[in-house]
Amino acid sequence: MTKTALITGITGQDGSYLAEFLLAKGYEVHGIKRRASSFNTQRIDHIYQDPHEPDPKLRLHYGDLTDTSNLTRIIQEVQPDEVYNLGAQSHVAVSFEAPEYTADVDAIGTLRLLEAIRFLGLEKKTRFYQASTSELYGLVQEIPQRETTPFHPRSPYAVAKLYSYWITVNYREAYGMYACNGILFNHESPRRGETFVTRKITRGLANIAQGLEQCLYMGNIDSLRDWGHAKDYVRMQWMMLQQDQPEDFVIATGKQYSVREFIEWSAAELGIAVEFSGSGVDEIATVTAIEGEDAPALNPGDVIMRIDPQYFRPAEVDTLLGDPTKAKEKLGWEPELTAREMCAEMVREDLRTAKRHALLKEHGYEMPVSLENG
Ligand code: NDP
Ligand code: GDR
Repeated sequence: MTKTALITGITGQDGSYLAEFLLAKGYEVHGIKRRASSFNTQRIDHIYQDPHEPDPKLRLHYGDLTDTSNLTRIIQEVQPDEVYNLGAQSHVAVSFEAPEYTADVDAIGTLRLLEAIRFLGLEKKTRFYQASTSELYGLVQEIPQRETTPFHPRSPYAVAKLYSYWITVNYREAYGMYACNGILFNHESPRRGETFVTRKITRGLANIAQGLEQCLYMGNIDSLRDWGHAKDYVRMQWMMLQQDQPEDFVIATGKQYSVREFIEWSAAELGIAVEFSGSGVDEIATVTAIEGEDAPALNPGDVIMRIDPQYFRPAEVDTLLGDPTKAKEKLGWEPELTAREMCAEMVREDLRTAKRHALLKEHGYEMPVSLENG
């Protein structure tokens, strides 16, 4: 029998990979997209199915995690076997600027979905996945972090996600719902939002190499993260809902690198060797050598990275390192891609775009490079 899944956040990085994954498994996939004044479905346009065709396997519904009646109606219509709650205001730095909205979407949004499932009498039919996060560990109490490590959230985003973590556990315990948390460490891809650190670096350096931007302005580059590939992580989201019993799992690679290392890797993929000098807000990265033809706009001695304190956070999560032993032992999950391979893929994709823009510029058709940062 065809299974039906509902994905909140289908237009985001994970939502797009998960939708592809579930369609390939034969699911009927429903997604909630937000009304926006410009197109926001770029990540899923390649799997879009014309609703005028008979029996489309992907259907989109307008909605918002702040809108209870809308969510309830969609769940009633779709009668999903599985709900993946991936929708969120997912940027940690932005959550300090918009804490109340972040709480409404990232905390109460989860409650709205769980209540809708219960209210509609679907608590024995519908399985629920909550996109929990390594940000819950915040000020880390144990290295590496596992399912039993105590939480200490450090941002309005993480505090909102803490509520969602516990309300998911609570609905499992109180109502016997199949509801579980994936505690996912950072995962990236060429579809990563442009203002998260990895994509900011790969896109920024590709643009600089092609002469479209001058310099990358960064925050805390000492920060350490356990980075995986989003494709590997959405596979685990599905696996978690296929078990006999609902449980929470940490998903991570078990390896940790600094933002500074990620800058070095990305530059190396473009044939650029860099040297870091200075310290604190005066630290810079200077080009020392260039190989190949991907960075025609650069010369040795050019400064391609500076620190801008506006990207420091009021409270930082300095270090995250996950222990995925439970996922490996119970679910047989192994990440297929390393952080370095993922970085190479991201640089390749961003370089392709930058080269297209540079070519247009050369012929007098300049495309504006978005100044949106983060
Ligand atoms: P993205 O930011 O790429 O995607 C977020 C999605 O949520 C987008 O589709 C966005 O819509 C949607 N959204 C935002 N606000 C609302 C709202 N009010 N109502 C409905 N939908 C909304 O995030 P990722 O794909 O990277 O992450 C998916 C989930 O996993 C998020 O919940 C995130 O917090 C969590 N997570 C992510 C990790 C990571 O490293 N990527 C790690 C751990 C957890 P639109 O496209 O219109 O903006
Ligand atoms: P994070 O991801 O906060 O871990 O949350 P992000 O990529 O934004 O930051 C990672 C680390 O890099 C440091 N950093 C910068 N970050 C950004 N965005 N821009 C900069 O210029 C910059 N310079 C240094 C940050 O301070 C931080 O330490 C992501 C999101 O996907 C969350 O939704 C998810 O829950 C967690 O990962 C796990």
